[in-house]
Amino acid sequence: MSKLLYFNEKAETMSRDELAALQDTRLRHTIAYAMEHNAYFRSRMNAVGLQSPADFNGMADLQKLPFMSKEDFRREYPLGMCCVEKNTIKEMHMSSGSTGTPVVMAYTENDLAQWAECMARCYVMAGAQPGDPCQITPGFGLFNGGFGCYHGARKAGLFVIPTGAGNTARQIKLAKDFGTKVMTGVVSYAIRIMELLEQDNAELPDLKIGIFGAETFSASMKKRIQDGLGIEAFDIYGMTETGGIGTLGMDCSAHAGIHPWEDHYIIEIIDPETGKVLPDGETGEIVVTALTREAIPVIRFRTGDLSRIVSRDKCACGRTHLRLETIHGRRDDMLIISGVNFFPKQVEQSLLKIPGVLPNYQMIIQDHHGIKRLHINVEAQEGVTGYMVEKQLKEDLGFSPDGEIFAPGTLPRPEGKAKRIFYENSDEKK
Ligand code: DLL
Repeated sequence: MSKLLYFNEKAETMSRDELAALQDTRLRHTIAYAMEHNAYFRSRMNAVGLQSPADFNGMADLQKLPFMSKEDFRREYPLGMCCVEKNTIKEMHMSSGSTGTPVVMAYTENDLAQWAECMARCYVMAGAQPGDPCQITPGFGLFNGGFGCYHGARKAGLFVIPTGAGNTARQIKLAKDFGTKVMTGVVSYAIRIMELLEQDNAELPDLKIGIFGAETFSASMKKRIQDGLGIEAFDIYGMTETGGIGTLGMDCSAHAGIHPWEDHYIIEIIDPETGKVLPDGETGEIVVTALTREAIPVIRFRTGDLSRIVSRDKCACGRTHLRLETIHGRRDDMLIISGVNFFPKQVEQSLLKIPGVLPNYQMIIQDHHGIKRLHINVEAQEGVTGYMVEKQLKEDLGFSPDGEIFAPGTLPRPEGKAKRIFYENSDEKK
């Protein structure tokens, strides 16, 4: 059988004109649907002068629509924004974030099929073929990671090994015994697997494809994972509010940016301060409008994630959907220390340049009477010193943090998403 290159060739490779026409039709439908089925959406649209769907001119009017944010999800908790009867909801997922009320996403049968389609496209884009053993390491629970990987893997016809989170020694045994070819997980879990393999001087020769995301993913980290596991690693994107992992695409084998599935979502990049849409190439906040979701269709949702549109040209992989640069970081994660603005990802990128530094680190932002300093705890092999960390960061970012070296395996390794930033003596964020 010839190798499958696309899960849905027609949708993934349609011309930009066809995509634009489809987005326009689907956007009109979404606005009419949301206004008809939910008072929250109706009042938001009324507030910007749309009294009825007939007042809305499709894509030409997109920028007139109000933004939504996590706050809307929290205020309308649990199902205030839901557009369907509760008894048609088939599944829910939730993200808790660090503070406050959780964000809930509900799924109808059609929403689950849409999610599975987006995820199945990602699997095939990474090179997975029907029958390939696929080990799913994100948790199966309220976090969308495990179930999203599951729904998509079923749709793509893979052999599902639903290990869920944790018990790394067992993960490795199962991967060996069943010949896992595709592994999915949060970025830091790939590292955990690598560490244990190294410790046991073992390898996973059948493993070829790693699909990782949910966390900061610097180019250096990706390279470490690829080299360490001997695989091709892919950067998968998505979030609870858009329907979960993979809904916003992944990079393809050209590794030239993330392809969000534009027949299902409209992507805009805005200036986070003014809310104005930015031209392609400029960095700003990603705003997402869902075109095919039933239970809770987000409309101009401000993701808080920063990136830029790299290109709308047809990609070397044949796909026509635009390309986003890997996520730079969250808007609220931007740090200012000694007058320098930077993102945690830049610190990661810089740290991993130092030979002997291991991909496990913590950033502690210390606030002494309003003066901020960065303290970095990082695991490294013998011979690496705190001074080397300070020097590298000074060279790359322009200021010196305090670097403290820890022996391999001594920093905490949480299950699920890694917590890397901590605040000390600070009133700003806890
Ligand atoms: O993290 C979905 C997911 C699971 C994606 C597993 C990839 C792998 P949430 O818990 O709602 O959903 O968190 C979404 O995580 O707004 C980003 O800030 C961050 N994020 C997700 N993917 C990436 C990525 C899942 N590839 C939030 N690179 C998003 C960087 C990412 N950050």
